Amino acid sequence: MTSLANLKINPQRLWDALMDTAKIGGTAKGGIRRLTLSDEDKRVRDWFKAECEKLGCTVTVDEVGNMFARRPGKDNARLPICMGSHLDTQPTGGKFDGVLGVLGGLEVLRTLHETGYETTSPIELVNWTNEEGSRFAPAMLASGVFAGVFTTDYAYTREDRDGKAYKDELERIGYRGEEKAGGHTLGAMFELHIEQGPILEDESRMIGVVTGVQGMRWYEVTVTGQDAHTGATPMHLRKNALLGAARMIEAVHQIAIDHAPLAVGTVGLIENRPNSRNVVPGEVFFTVDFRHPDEAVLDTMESAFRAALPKVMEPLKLTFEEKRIWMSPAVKFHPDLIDCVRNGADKAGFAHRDMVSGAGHDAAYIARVAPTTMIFVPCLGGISHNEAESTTFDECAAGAQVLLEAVLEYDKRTAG
Ligand code: HGY
Ligand code: MN
Ligand code: MN
Repeated sequence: MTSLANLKINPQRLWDALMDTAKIGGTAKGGIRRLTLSDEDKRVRDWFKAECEKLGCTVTVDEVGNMFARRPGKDNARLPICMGSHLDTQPTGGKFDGVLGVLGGLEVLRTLHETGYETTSPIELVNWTNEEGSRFAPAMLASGVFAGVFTTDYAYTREDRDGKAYKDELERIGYRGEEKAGGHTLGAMFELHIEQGPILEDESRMIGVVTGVQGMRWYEVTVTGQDAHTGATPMHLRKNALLGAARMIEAVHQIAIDHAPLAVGTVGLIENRPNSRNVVPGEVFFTVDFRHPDEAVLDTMESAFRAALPKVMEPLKLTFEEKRIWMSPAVKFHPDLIDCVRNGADKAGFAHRDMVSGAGHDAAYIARVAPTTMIFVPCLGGISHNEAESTTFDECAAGAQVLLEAVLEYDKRTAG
């Protein structure tokens, strides 16, 4: 029986899996477009299921599409130790965001399988549905249902910007499973992910020991003015919704600057209607993303945002509707799992540092229902949510090796 001491993942096999699956939804600029519940998402799900079943895992799917590949342990009455992340991407996503966590976990399963290493607890590898929240807002939707943050019906009725409903798309690709979301208890979850920021690269460290995730809030605003002729309508008689939106984009930016250095604020999605060269825009829809590690600061940012709206809109004779559609509070991860990650990084010989995640992750919600933590590896220039996202062969291998070490260390410690 192989001992814990010398298990090593296969870096080339991991890299090949990353590059091969990157072709599913691959873009001309070297990224991936694999929106949740799209045909591309179905293809990568089918591939994932087949690869896990080749290892003797049983793959189950819950009612919101979360996929669980289970490898039995010596004592299957114990709760599973999980690895998980997501296979869906941004419209112009990179090859590694989410994918590294799932395929790094697959590499761990492949290593256990080929060495015949037997864990005490069963191991589960999870593909969480709709982590990105790009097609169906909010983000981390299906891990949120699993954790009891959202109802299944709330998820089912989420619509994309074309009016397609989550439930219909889930059924269309054949991934609306039988299992009740949250219907089985996890013993722990480790999520391997790229940092999506510049800190590890800047400090030349290979591993981020992630202690938590910052707070995040999403808002939707619709500004209403009046469509009018650009040639015949004097400036003082216009109700230009795009002008109001433009001033709010500046206001959102300034609110983040006013709460520096940790606050961030972004208007990322905007729809200008009717979006015609010679029509004064009568309606604009836009989204706001505020983040900060401290909920009290997010409260003041939210108040400043809501105070700015009428100040901007009223002088321009515009009306508006605003609603907060998502609020994911700051999260702290589990100290025992954090320690296993630190231990794993030391054992594997990688420099590491503690850090809080700026990006949201499924782990932020799973931490509500099971001991959870994350492992970060660098990405070039900290660039992510970008087709140029780049993590090296060695960085991917390091992350998967530390994931293996951390999972096995936790298995050993909990086996007593
Ligand atoms: O929004 C996020 O932080 C994540 O990438 N879904
Ligand atoms: Mn991600
Ligand atoms: Mn992402």
